[in-house]
Formats: sequence, structure tokens, C-alpha cells
Amino acid sequence: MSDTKTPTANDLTAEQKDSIRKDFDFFDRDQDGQIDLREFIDLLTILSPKTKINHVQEGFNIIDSNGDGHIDFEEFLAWWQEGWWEY
Ligand SMILES: [Ca+2]
Ligand SMILES: [Ca+2]
Repeated sequence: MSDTKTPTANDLTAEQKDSIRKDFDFFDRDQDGQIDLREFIDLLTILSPKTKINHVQEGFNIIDSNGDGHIDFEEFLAWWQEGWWEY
């Protein structure tokens, strides 16, 4: 079988969503429901000090799929599902 369908948000269990939500809240340090570039840079440079700022910015732009300058939970969820956190 070569059915490699990408799971959608609907395929996630409540537990998975819960755990993603916790990661999201961890990034969203001022708890306004969105991750802005500053929060993203701060955390990624802590989590991964060798990350270059311009790479972080590129990553942010990729995740911020509607380009409004903030990562909302839906965008974060989509990013997570791309497998960033899978080793
Ligand atoms: Ca925020
Ligand atoms: Ca956005």
C-alpha cells in the first residue's frame, strides 16, 4: 500500500490536540491566543540556540500561512502535523 494520506486535524485524537495545545500555550507566552514573531524567536533560540535568526524568520513565515504576522492555533496545528516534532 502506498496510501500516504496526510492526517488532517480531524484525524487527531482529543489527547493529541490537547498536547499540541500545551505546546502552543508554551510558545504563546503572553496568552493572547496567537504566537507572534518575537515569541517564536525567543523560544526557538532557547530550544535550539544554533538556529539562525533568518531561518527562524523563514520558518515563521511558512507557519503563518495566511501571512497576518501571527501564528494562530490552526496554523500551529498544521505545522505540527508536517512532522516538525517527529524525529
Ligand atoms: Ca502571544
Ligand atoms: Ca496567521
